[in-house]
Amino acid sequence: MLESVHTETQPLSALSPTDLQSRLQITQFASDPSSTATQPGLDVIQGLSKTPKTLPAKYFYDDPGSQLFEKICELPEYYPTRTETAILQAYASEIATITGPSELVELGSGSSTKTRLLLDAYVDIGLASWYCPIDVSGGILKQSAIHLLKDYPTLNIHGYVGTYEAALAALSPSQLPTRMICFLGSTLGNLNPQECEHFFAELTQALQPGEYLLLGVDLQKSVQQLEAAYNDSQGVTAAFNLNMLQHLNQRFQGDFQVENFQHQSFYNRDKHQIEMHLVSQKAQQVNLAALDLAVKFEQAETIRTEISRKFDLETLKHQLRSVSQTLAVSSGGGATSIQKELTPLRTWTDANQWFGLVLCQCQEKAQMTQGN
Ligand code: AVJ
Repeated sequence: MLESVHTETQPLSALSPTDLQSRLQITQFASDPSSTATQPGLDVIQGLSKTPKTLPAKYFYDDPGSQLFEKICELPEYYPTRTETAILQAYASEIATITGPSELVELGSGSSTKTRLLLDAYVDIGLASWYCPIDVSGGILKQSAIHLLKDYPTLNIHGYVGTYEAALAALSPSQLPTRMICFLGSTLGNLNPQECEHFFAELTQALQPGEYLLLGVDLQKSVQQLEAAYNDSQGVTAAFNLNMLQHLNQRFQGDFQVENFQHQSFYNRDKHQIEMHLVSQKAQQVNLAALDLAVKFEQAETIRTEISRKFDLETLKHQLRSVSQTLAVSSGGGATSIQKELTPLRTWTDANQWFGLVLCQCQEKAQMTQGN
């Protein structure tokens, strides 16, 4: 489904609507972030029906939640965004030189602020630019696309509003000689090791040999610094966490009373992950009418809303290699199979080693013939 973007609401006098529309295409998948696989909200039902209770982190990102996340990125305690930005500032041109003319696909594009550093690098070396942002939050995606088109007169954008899985499966072939899928901001940390492995396999499937993957990951560091980043003094992270309940209320006709829950986050040293929870302040029952779901809470019972894993670059590179080696792609009749792998080419970090970028290339591993 294609959607035209209306420019009336944007104070962008420099852009004519025709110009905008010719350079912008938005593909919108079903409006519910969990509707791709089976039934909308099934993941909510499953998460709230088990012990301990969990909710998928993607439900943070309705439009208000995405705005709160933008505020988190500017908090003094939240070092990841500005550290990753500094690394990109220093090395974007090196990345552009390695890939040459490349379409940029960004998973979880949000406000696309960091993407500008990459776009600048491609523009600086005289390359045309194509950008494919993918995000579940349509409002922010469209808004930032319009701003980018205004600032980059030669940029074309094809945005996808939906989950990564749906969008990756639906990506049009690259408009430029190669493509780089960017997964920045350590969003990878939301996936547990098993999900991570599955996701790497999906990425490898979406990439053609020669194409690139740029990963931004938060690295292991002192517990004190990590916990401060997720318990900010202004309470923005708490508001972000609690907003998930409001989002569920709206989406699934729920009656969560936000004041009956409290934000909690801590570092789990064994699993190297920050965990965010919502703690029920009393025994209570919550109903989600659209899901035909009634959930009982004991006092002090928690819902885990997010894990945010902290990585070790050597371990991650090892994992990237081993995951792709197990990915055997069988074709129609089983006659030939191309095996692809993700090869880490370069890593970059800041002076404190707080955050890391890993550039991988999808490479064809071997051409095999199978007797069938
Ligand atoms: C967007 C998943 C990378 O884990 O740091 C920020 C989300 N949660 N503060 C993170 C988040 C609480 C963020 N990621």
